[in-house]
Amino acid sequence: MPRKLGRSLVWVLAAAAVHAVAADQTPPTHQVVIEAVQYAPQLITAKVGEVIVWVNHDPFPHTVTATGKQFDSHDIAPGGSWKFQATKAGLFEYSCTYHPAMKGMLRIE
Ligand SMILES: [Cu+2]
Repeated sequence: MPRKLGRSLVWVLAAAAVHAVAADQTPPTHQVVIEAVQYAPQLITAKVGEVIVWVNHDPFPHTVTATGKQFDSHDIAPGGSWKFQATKAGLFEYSCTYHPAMKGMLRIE
């Protein structure tokens, strides 16, 4: 193979490798459905860097508010959702400010 062509081929392969890594960088996402004034599932386990999405299927707003105030979605409108990217390991209890009986747990490993 002529030397110049060989070098171009290396560049093409390198570019493809960079692209593959970039595509893999979307963090895994976990979903919690809010329905009938409940979080389902109630306990979710994720790793630091992963994303958790709460989707509100009720016809009224809810919140996802950590008991220790580490995170707070504020109002999640009916049909709306809220995303949270975990940055710290720990066990986080949360509830809804409108419905204190709604309880959920987020375990970040
Ligand atoms: Cu609520």
